[in-house]
Amino acid sequence: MLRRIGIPLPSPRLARMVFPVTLLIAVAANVAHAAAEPAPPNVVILLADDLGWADVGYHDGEIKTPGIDRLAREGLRLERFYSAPICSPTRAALLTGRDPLKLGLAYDQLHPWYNAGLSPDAYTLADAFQAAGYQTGLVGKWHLGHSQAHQLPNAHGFDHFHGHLHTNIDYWKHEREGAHDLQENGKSISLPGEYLTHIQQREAIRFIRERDPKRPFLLYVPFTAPHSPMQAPEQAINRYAHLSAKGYRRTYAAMVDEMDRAITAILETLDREGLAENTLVLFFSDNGGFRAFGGRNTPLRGEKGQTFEGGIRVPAVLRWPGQLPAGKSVNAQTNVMDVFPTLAAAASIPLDESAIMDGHNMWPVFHAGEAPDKPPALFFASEIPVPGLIHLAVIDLPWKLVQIVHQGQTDTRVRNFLFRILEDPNEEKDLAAEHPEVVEKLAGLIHRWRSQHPMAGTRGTLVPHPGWVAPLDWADAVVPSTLLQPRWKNELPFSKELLDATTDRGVLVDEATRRELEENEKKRAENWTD
Ligand SMILES: [Ca+2]
Repeated sequence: MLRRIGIPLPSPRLARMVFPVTLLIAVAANVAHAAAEPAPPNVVILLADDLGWADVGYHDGEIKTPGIDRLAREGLRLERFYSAPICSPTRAALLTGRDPLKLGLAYDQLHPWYNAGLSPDAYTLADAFQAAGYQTGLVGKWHLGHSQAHQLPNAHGFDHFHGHLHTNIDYWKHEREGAHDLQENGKSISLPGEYLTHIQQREAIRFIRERDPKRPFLLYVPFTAPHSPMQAPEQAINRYAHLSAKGYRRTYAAMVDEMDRAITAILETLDREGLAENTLVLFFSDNGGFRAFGGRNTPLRGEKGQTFEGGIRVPAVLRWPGQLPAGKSVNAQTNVMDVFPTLAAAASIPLDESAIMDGHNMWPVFHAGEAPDKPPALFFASEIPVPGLIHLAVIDLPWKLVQIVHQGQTDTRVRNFLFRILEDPNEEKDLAAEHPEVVEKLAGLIHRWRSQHPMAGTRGTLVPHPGWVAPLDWADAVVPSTLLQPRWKNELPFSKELLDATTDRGVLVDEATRRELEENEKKRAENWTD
């Protein structure tokens, strides 16, 4: 019911595919390799959590990242790659290719006291690869819904899930809000005292080694690191004794270091298994670094949660030896919504004919060096870490407008910042006062974008209601789909008109109207039980 049917590979019925460029590449590939069909590539997505722009070695950072640097040396650096400013929207966009605003997931992360999540009928990257015969695995942090089974990875195209549902997990105890949060395919597992990044390294490697060698695989590894809580092994922190002792900088560096060691180990596993040459590896960060926890985005302005570049422009690398140039950079504007259509094109994965995507296939730009089209206007929103303080932005080249909106009880205040973003990537020269007509035009674009999914009902709360309690174990607390009301139609079981006609609501109608409403309601109730 929830799964769309994909088209199996290899498929001669390519005409059904929704992306013409994919079609051309796939047809070309078929012609070129008519004699020997090339093996479909494996795909590994390595996602860092809150990694700063300046916190990778290849951006001259002071933290050692030889694993990520190896990818940068052997792959293509995507130097103008944008994520959302916060965790959940980036993950939703990555997996669906859709604008998180349209998924109801734009402004905030999914807190433990929320019931929201990825829609059950979302068509995901994992759905598409799974339907094409891939083994699909997820090791690490989900953060796209935790309360109902249809929100979880196994319901969204992943054969295998080893990880945690929430963010901000204790790295040693594997708890959120004091409740255990580590599971394998819905079943709680206990690995007390083992550092979370080490668990993720081991499980990612296990997935690769224990794969069915006859089929390709998609492995998504969303690391917990270097997101808070700020915890790292003592010896890792000691490696950064030369850094400032203030704040969390040393611990943050150690967390990045441990994640990078895991990346190195995963890349070496691909080498040892003879897979590196036919595996696409994508690395990026889900948003910018957060200064309070030790992240650095210099020279970019701003940080996680903001829509200045430091919150959204992130380190990103794509490697496929022989198919992509090694050690080069591409400055074409790319964003997380482009990942799904781009990887699908690269691997010639057919997409569901009803798939709707807001991202674009960038494979011809990356692979063949084609000149990119002018990118469509790209929007950002965030209401963290302060509810009522909303950061917004639109990039509509050559301009970028940043809006900081303070929504008070009785008034709304807006600050506008306008930049020529290609000439001024560090956002040092605010041109808002000089170009009010551009501000007005771009503010109108943001307004129209936000109007597609108004905020009412999706406001964030940083703390739970006083009556809220965490379960004993997050894995056990998931409501299975079989227990959900199958006839629920997402509307009231009576009409609004009848409700309004009751005395308590104070909307009075004459007797004839009341009788008519009651008759209508009777018919409606009969249909309801059909
Ligand atoms: Ca994040």
